[in-house]
Amino acid sequence: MKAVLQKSFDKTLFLDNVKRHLTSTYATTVENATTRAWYLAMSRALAELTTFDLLETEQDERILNAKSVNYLSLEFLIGRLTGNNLLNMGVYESIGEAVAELGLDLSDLLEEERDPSLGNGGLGRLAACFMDSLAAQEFPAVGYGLHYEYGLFKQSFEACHQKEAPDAWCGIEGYPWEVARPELAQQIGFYGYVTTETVDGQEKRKWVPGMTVMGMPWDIPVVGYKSETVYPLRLWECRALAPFSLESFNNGNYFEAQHTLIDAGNITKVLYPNDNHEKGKTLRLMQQYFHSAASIRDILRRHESVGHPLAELPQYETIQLNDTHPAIAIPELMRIFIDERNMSWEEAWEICSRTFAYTNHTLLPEALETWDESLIQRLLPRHMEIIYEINHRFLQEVREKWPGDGDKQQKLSIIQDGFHRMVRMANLCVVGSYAVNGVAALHSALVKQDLFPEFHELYPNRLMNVTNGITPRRWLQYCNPGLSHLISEKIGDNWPVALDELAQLAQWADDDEFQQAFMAVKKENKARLAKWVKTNMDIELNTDAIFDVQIKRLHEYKRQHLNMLHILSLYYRLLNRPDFDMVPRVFIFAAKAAPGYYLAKEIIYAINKIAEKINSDDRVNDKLKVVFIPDYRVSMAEIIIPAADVSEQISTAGKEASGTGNMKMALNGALTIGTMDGANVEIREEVGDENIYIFGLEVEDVNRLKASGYNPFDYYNADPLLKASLDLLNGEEFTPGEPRKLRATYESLLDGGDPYLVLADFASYIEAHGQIDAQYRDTAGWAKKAILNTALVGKFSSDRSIRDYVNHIWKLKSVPR
Ligand code: 26Q
Repeated sequence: MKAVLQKSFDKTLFLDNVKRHLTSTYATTVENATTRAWYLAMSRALAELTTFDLLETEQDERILNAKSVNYLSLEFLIGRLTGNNLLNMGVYESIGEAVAELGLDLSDLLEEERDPSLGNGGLGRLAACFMDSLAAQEFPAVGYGLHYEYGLFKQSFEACHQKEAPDAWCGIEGYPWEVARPELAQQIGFYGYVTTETVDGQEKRKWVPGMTVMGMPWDIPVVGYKSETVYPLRLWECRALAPFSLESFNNGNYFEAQHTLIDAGNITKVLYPNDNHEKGKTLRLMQQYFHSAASIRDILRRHESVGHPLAELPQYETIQLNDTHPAIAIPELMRIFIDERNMSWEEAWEICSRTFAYTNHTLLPEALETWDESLIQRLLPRHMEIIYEINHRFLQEVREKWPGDGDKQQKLSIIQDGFHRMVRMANLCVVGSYAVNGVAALHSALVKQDLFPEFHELYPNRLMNVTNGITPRRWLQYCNPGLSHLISEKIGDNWPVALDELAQLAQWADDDEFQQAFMAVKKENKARLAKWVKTNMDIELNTDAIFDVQIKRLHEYKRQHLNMLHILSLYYRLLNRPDFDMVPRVFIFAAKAAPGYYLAKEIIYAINKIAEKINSDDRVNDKLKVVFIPDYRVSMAEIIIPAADVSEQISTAGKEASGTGNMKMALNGALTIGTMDGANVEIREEVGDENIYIFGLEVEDVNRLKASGYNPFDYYNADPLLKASLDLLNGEEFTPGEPRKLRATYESLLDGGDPYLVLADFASYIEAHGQIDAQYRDTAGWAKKAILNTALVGKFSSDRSIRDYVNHIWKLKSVPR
């Protein structure tokens, strides 16, 4: 048990600590402290407790001698920590009472915390859920990421357009939950050249970097659920080496070399805001190498500090690559082994290829990372040599398997031939890893079938599936206290660590009293969200309406514009068909668009313009509201998700690898309207056909339709409701006096060829929404479905995902403290 718990929570001591931080860390007094100062002092006092446990966990002999996973990710979208950690530490209530003695309200203090938005979306949030589940189940782990100075941009709307502002998440005071570890700092090189030295009659390659920077680690505690286990999330910050090299300064070359113009402080300045789209910029590759190199060195330091030999690395450490972003870690480890530790290629490769495992998160061709060979050559000359050698030896293996088959070699090669030769990072990862996994059953099947069929033939045991999950602590217990209490009243309070136990709730799915209690909680959560919307956006929402929610990054493949067309069709029918009736609906969107993604921004603009008009149109206002909540982030999701009745998961089949928002909303009692894509397929398997609204083309249908020459005009001309909805968009209904101002979306769906088959799925989508409307009218019937969603999605706990990784890939043992 955690120190604070074990020694029973000492209120006086804790409050003294808070006051001490108030004065010594934040230079204010009890009399003058602002709410913000109190929040900072409280969080520092809590963080201090976790630092003790972090150091103890770090030095625990049993952990040092057990196998650990190193989760390498360029993104960790952790969200606010204070409230969640209070809950994990088991002191939420006592701290609430303690600060009340100071005349403070705990929820006010918690509202002061800025979200650390060190990720774009799903991939970064998954990494955060995984760290939580590793700590909860006490599987030894270190998370390695980057300490960006600016996280994902803040979003606001100006005249309905997205506007971006920098996100200085640390604030001017610094983030209270992190602690610097200067004794663990590393030096990282870039550029330069490779020489050959003869040592003991042997030729050795040696990289002489032209620029060296410092990696400073910051540890954020990952607090185990009601245990003393605390693992580090170690985030590297790039700094200039001080003092700078006087030698190069004096010889006059200092300002000459082009690369010295790159300021070390820039490398971790800002998170790249692209989601599912790669943009091959030098600085991004520098971030990736900086992250990989610092992390690899730290892993080797930990391994060797206990006296373990390098040859035994795979027995003690496994390195999970969160997508290809840290792929350069593979040649980096090879380089250290061969150039710095005098291993033979064979020895080095034997260890390396039993250490790395790789998770693929996408099939979208535009998201598969490739880097210009010439860029890698310039930035990391020795790594490029090693990549050539890995590829050379690998292609030999390919030729042995398929003699004379040039086509196979071309497909599998790590180097893509062409005018500009490119390095395919996914191929490098598959070749250099002992396990490769997709993130949902359908996705993993498509990885085998479409993305890496030749690799699958060559290495039939390498490709696997681990279906994603979400942490039930943050995504139910913390964000939905009303439902949590109701559940615990019925089945006890073990479910946060054994989510399958929720299945017991099914026995009350038909129970009138439980249904009413369940829906009363939903209503309170809708009221909480409505209050936020009223306060922050001055829009009034009817909590009897269906809250229909689509929250995720803005991307064509996720099809927010399909949702938008449905809204237009409702508006059209309300205005033009006197007999059309519908249950009142509130459509809620939240999404950030990558700043360079033109059409995504146009879709945001269109939805905002449509919302503006509809929300002030008295003719439809008792039926229809549209809200686009700005600046979607973890803390906003925590308010929206518990309030959702309907969860929109409407990507084109085959495009969304998994989705995790789908899991969060189902767990909180929302019904999914979704395609047969990603984890929707498995959610349907769990909750049953009656408790989900599946519509649209399936993967095979999509492939067939595309192959036969899809023409969106066929659908436009054949379906009057579709035509009317699209024409509304293209007229001046929402931009009076300025017709066709929203044409970008319209044109991409028609002349643009509708690459994501929005029009093809429209009719089926409208039909599914008709069913939702009909079935929501049956109050008891709907409550039953909502309850069954909560009851039957236990599979999607990230605790289960982590156990899958542990059992099938990492082979770790839990070390309970
Ligand atoms: C790559 C190179 C250069 C710049 C940026 C990037 C980049 C950054 C982020 C590429 C992709 C991402 C993010 C991808 C992502 O979030 N994928 C999502 O991962 C989730 C967790 O597995 C899945 O649930 C989603 O389906 C998937 O889209």
